[in-house]
Amino acid sequence: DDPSIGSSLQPCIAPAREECKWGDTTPSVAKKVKVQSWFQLPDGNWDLVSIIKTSGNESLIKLSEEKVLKVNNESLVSANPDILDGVDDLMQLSFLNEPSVLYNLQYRYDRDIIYTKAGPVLVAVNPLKKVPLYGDEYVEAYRRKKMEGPHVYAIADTAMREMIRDEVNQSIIISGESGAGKTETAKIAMQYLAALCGGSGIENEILKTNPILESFGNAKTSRNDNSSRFGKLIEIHFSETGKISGAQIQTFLLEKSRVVQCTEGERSYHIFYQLCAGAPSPLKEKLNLKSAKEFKYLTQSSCCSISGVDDAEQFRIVEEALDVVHVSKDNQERIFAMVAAVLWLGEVSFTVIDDENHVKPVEDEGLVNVSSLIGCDIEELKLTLSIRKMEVGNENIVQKLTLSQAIDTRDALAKSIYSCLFDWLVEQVNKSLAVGKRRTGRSISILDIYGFESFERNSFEQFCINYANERLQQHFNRHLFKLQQEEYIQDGIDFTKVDFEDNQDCLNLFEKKPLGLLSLLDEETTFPSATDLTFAIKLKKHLKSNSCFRGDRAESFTVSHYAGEVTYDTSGFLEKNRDLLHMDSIQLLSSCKCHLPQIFASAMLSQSENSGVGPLYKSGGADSQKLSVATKFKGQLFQLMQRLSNTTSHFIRCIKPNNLQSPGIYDQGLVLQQLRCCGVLEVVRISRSGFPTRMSHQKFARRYGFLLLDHVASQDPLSVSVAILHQFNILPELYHVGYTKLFFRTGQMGVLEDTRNRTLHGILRVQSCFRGHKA
Ligand code: AOV
Ligand code: MG
Repeated sequence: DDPSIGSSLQPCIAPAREECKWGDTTPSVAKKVKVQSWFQLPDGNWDLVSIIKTSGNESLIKLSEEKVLKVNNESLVSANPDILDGVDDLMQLSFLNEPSVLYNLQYRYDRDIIYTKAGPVLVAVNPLKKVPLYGDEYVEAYRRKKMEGPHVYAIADTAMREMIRDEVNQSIIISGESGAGKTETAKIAMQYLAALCGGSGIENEILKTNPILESFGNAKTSRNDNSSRFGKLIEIHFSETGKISGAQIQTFLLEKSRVVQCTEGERSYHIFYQLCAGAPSPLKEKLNLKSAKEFKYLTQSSCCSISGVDDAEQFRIVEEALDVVHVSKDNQERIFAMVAAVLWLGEVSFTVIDDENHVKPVEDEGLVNVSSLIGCDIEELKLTLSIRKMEVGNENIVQKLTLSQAIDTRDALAKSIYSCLFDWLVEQVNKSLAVGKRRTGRSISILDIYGFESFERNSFEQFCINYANERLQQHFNRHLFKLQQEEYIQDGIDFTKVDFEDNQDCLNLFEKKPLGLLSLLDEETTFPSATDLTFAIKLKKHLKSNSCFRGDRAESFTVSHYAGEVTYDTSGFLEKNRDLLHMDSIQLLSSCKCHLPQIFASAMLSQSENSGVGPLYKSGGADSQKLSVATKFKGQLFQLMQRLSNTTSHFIRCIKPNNLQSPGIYDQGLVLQQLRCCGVLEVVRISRSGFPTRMSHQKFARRYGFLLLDHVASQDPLSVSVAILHQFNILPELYHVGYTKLFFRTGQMGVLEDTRNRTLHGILRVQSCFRGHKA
């Protein structure tokens, strides 16, 4: 149903080329021009095939492995002329179809050229090995513009220059699936800026925030040995002279559940293993540390180490980084004590005390260590883990906890301590990086957020992550569309509105009040009697007419995201959205003699500041009342979008070449799916509907001018260009003549290029004949 595909097929297989109607001087050579096309093999991969013969709707083709096949013309997709192999920018391709884009990226990837432009977007294919593209020499080359190929450095450089030129804040937005290379790319951009604009030493502090945040917020998952489990925006500030003057980090929604449980083969946060392996003996004794293998929270997934990673060595790197960002030794010890406390909480076990399955914690080293590490009374701790005080009407009642309630309470405490610690740590880092007086118009923000996720089973975490990506996608769409429009207008082209897909419908599905996914979730979250099933039923009742929504099975629902359909399993949604810490636990944490109350209080405060919607905890009621996780996240995202919309954005789309985390393997299907999801093909599609191929009049005249049969009176490039277009009978609807450039519909360049090649071949043949005669 894409009309352009049909028409773009033609030049390849239809007689158009064979007829050689455009001033072709050497029909005999034309036959030698290899006519190639893409053909999809049964395994899904695309093969570059030669067309031997075409008759009617069928063609005889030769596969790359020499086999000859007769196929329907419709199964063939145009391939680009050889001169376009591995072009720097996908926009230069005459045919912007999927196999051509895939092939171009692969051509480059095979040669370790991992960066390619897709118009204004930088595509980065993860090499999964060291590639010689970075370091001082490359920084110098890009700084001095000696090198201009697509690169993260070039993006950072452009951002820097535009910031200075326009006095407008810039942003570099990095997206892609888990393991695609976002975090590494963000670091590469930071390194360039640090090399370019360093001097005061603050740039080193900024770089050192990376090992710290990765230690506390990254973990080994099945997809990535160093997977970020939080989103991050770092805003780097510059002085009037263009030097780095400071930075601010904002984090988004850390995955808390990992602290107390993780899937087989995955790990919890790196810091737990690093501390156990690398703490010097005195610290080890002080915190009563055992080896990681002996802590229950760390052994549930039967994975304690990462191949090629030395946790002890990493611990030293983190300690050193903490020194650099001025976290005092006292505070470092406090931090490690909290990390140890979480591990010891996992050791707390319970005994049943009556026949109603009520429990109390066992008074063993687990309990003792927790109470001493967090500095609370051991009896208080025992109470918190065995009873719950509640207010019913005017009465205070005490409810004994069952085994599963007690475990939930213990785990909630562990998750809470860890996530507050994380927020507090970010705050400490921010204090160290803080800029005296902030000035707008001189900052570059780098966004490294979790990419779109679609698993077999998708839960609340994917729901939030994909919602965030949906928001980001809209920013991406609108930004690119605006850029396109501006380019046409700048070149004086009256362009009828180019069609582009917006994802506003899907965003409405999430955000509409009162009948959107988020509102309905919150409503159900506050109902005492609601369950994950009643939530699913409610969604179906209210949203069934929405075109982006489908409610098929009982406890699930499906959303049509811009990147594809995802089915969410509602079990656990309400609990995770509530993220409840009971009042007893809050009181316990506030009463601790250690640093925890401060950590706890400041983390709460900063969270409510981040969300921009008032304090999180309102007093009163037996349980704390706070904003739901989803609502808080939405608030953060709105703020983020607001900030980004006041910047000039630069986009980097990271692509994972295979699911094995190993170099050298280019899985076409996987890459294609990501190109579709992350909107690269969408950019290409937007361009297809316009005039994607551009060439300046000079370049065009230089390249094709010699094909002119008649002498043109004026030699200025514009007149020559127009004369060429006329001679070749290119239909007026297929091009536009701008002030500085020519704009072509998809495929037109291929046709011209073909004629040029044939003519050149002819000329060369004639010349070599002459030479032969002379000799
Ligand atoms: P992610 O940030 O996109 O995943 P990472 O940036 O952590 O992915 O990259 C995953 C791994 O790929 C890294 O640990 C490196 O080994 C390798 N890698 C990535 N980029 C490069 C590069 N330019 N050169 C060499 N190796 C690279 V996630 O945080 O899981 O969504 O959540
Ligand atoms: Mg990451």
